[in-house]
Amino acid sequence: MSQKLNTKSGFVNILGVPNSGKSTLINTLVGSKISIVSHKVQTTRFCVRGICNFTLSDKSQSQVILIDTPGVFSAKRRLDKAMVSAAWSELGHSDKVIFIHDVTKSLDDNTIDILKKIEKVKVNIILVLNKIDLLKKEKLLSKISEFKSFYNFEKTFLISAKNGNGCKELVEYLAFSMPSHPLMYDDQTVSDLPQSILASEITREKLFQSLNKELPYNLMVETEKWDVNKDKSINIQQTIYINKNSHKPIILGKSGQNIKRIGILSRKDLEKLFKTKIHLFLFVKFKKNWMEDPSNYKNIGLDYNA
Ligand SMILES: Nc1nc2c(ncn2[C@@H]2O[C@H](COP(=O)(O)OP(=O)(O)OP(=O)(O)O)[C@@H](O)[C@H]2O)c(=O)[nH]1
Ligand SMILES: [Mg+2]
Repeated sequence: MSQKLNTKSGFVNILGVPNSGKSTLINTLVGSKISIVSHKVQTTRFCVRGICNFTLSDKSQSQVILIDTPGVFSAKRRLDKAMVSAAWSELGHSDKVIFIHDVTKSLDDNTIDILKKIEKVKVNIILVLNKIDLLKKEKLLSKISEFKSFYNFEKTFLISAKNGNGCKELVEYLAFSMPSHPLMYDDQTVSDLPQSILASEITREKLFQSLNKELPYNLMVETEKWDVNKDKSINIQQTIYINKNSHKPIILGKSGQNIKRIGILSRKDLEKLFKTKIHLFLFVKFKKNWMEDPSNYKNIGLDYNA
């Protein structure tokens, strides 16, 4: 009689300062774009779960549920406070915690504060030093010893989330470390995000990547219509909400060139993700104080009163 193999499954929380590469890492480990990435800080606004299925050496299955979080920083605005609060919210329930650090950045007070705060909840911290492709080997070695002398990490990994170096070793370790538990998601599921929110995020990513200064931090994207046509193509209508009227002409660009370019970039990504033709319709609307509207927080699981 064949014996059913035991399975493992658990949660891994990824924490770090803004721009350290958390979302890039989750996308690389999951093998699909589930969380948006940009060169700007504070790109991720809410927690995103990415599901990574792995076959262990004894042929049993392990499911690692990675939680991407907004970067941690000292927040002042309501939205920023809600984002930072969301970043900490899952720590208590997770089985493992990764602290990810951009090796080109120093071990500053903010970074030390975050590590101390994590330690209060979970003493075993996995250190992931990211962006090793940007640092010379000698500098990397001194960075490693700086971190190791500061804290006794459960394990240290050197990776480039962008090109995948070191990521296989990391995922193997995580998969092996998960507790015995039935699989929580089927093997086709890569993320917990509803498709409409993922689609809004993709357009927000293009806006983050192409707009300057404070503009991206003051906008929100909502998917308002999602109609599947007979030929399986999808009509998606989205509105970009801005809280300053003066931002409208900047987003639209001269004769609408800017919004057109953003729309094309977003559509191309959406077609790759949803594997079908997409007709994307973008609108820009002024919505006074959208950051003060509780429903905009609830939709994405943020605490308005954080
Ligand atoms: N060279 C290099 N760049 C990387 C690497 N990982 C991430 N990046 C870049 O770093 C920037 C930030 O990456 P994100 O994944 O958005 O960082 P994040 O930690 O999720 O940022 P927030 O959501 O703002 O907290 C992007 O421009 C990435 O392309 C890496 O391994 N090497
Ligand atoms: Mg992010």
